[in-house]
Amino acid sequence: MHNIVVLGAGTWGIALARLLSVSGNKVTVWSAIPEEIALLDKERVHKNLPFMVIPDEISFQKDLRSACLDKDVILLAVPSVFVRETAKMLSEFYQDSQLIINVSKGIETDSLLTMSEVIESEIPQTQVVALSGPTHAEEVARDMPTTIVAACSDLALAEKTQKVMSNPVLRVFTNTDIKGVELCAALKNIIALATGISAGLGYGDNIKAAIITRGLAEIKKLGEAVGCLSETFSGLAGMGDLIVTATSKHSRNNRCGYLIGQGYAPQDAVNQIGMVVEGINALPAAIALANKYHVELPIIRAVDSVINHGVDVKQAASDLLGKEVTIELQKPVVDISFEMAVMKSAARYEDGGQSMKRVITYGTFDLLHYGHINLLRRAKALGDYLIVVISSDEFNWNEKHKKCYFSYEQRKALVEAVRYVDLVIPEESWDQKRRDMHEYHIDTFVMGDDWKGKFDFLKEEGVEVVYLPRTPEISTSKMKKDLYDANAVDGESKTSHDDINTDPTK
Ligand code: C2G
Repeated sequence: MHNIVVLGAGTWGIALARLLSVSGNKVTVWSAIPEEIALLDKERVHKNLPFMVIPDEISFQKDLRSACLDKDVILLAVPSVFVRETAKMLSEFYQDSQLIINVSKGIETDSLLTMSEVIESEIPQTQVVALSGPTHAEEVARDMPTTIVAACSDLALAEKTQKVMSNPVLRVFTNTDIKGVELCAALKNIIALATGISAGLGYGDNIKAAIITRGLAEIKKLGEAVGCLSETFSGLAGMGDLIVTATSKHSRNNRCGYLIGQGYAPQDAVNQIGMVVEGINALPAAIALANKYHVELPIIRAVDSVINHGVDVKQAASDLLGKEVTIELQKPVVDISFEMAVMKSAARYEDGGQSMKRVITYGTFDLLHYGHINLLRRAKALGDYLIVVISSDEFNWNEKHKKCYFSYEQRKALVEAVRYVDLVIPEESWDQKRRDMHEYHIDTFVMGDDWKGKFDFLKEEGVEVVYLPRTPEISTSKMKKDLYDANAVDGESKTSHDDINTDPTK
């Protein structure tokens, strides 16, 4: 049994408060609107959930400090635009052991921070768990079976939340890709606006399915650019939540879009809905992220043009439908030898043999030397297939502030010639490692021990992390220095090709 306070008395906050209460927890509800709190306490029913009785065991509190005192779980369920101010107030008396769970869906417009990042910027000593998924409050309030994701880069906190929230009708899954979960949570509301607009314009299910499919592809493309895990987008917080939001009458984003498609001005549509439409709040940040990461988001941009730039909804729809069609899916050309090796390994596995063990390592590998070769040889010895991820020229310059002697292509050619190496791919960001572990089905991640401890987080992706002793006496920078010094010392007596004696008889 936990002592829980729910901050925010909206539809979702109240539905969760009831679920937690009937699960046997002691629940208090607070909101920033005293009249709302007084009415809920007296009436024991929420205007958006008229069929649901609020249990007498739930207490209502108008004062935030009193509401949060002695609670072990704080669940934030305030509209995204109020998350920062609520977290700021909370920071004055937050106690370190308290678990903060956030269900608000959105991205802060100016900072482009997700909701958990906003809360952590106000309460740096905490690590927030995001709770998100295909969860209509109206169905949860009726105890209809529901699934949801508890996401946190600290798996232990996600699992703790899983225990707090799980009950016979709410099945909680964990995910360590909190950024991906929160991006889905915010952006799927925009796609729901789009499916509503499409229905309001009189289009049918074919286009609805296309908007959902292409909309998810847009969110995934942006998420991958930001460094999220691809798999998150086909999970409950991604595809699951998008389906339920974009197709359900319960969805206020979908209903708001429908009114806009019918000809309502955006603000009139929002007023008609009478509740917060988070898809509209998420638009400015979505466009800013698309611009920052140079990701094309045609559907999201079309919705933005209607909502924020006065473009006629019919015009926007025909522009979108008139856009040049492109290839839908292009499997990244990994490398035929890798594909062949994976197939052979799969065949061996089916014959009861050992499956291929795949090893990966990262580096610059400039002026390739025997220290690198020692590392590659030992890395390959840990498995059957070695992938070497070589820093691109841009990554080296922008992130490592290294200027290489050889270009990426030259370094790639050199490393590919090493007999221990099976595949070379580019390293373009610090964040790509998590994704690489899944995309290349890695068993073991290897680095020299000058990186010891820096990549332990990859164990969360299910890979073994191994740090091998460096070859102490050699390094690229030492080679450059020795060559420079040697050049300086021998400057005067420097020999040129003409002076070199090539006649063995002399
Ligand atoms: N190495 C080694 N012995 C040396 C020199 C390097 O074992 N005498 C190892 C390093 O520990 C590293 C690999 O060889 O595991 C590549 O070294 P660098 O090219 O210096 O790679 P680095 O700049 O450390 O980049 O995301 C990880 C980075 O890309 C690693």
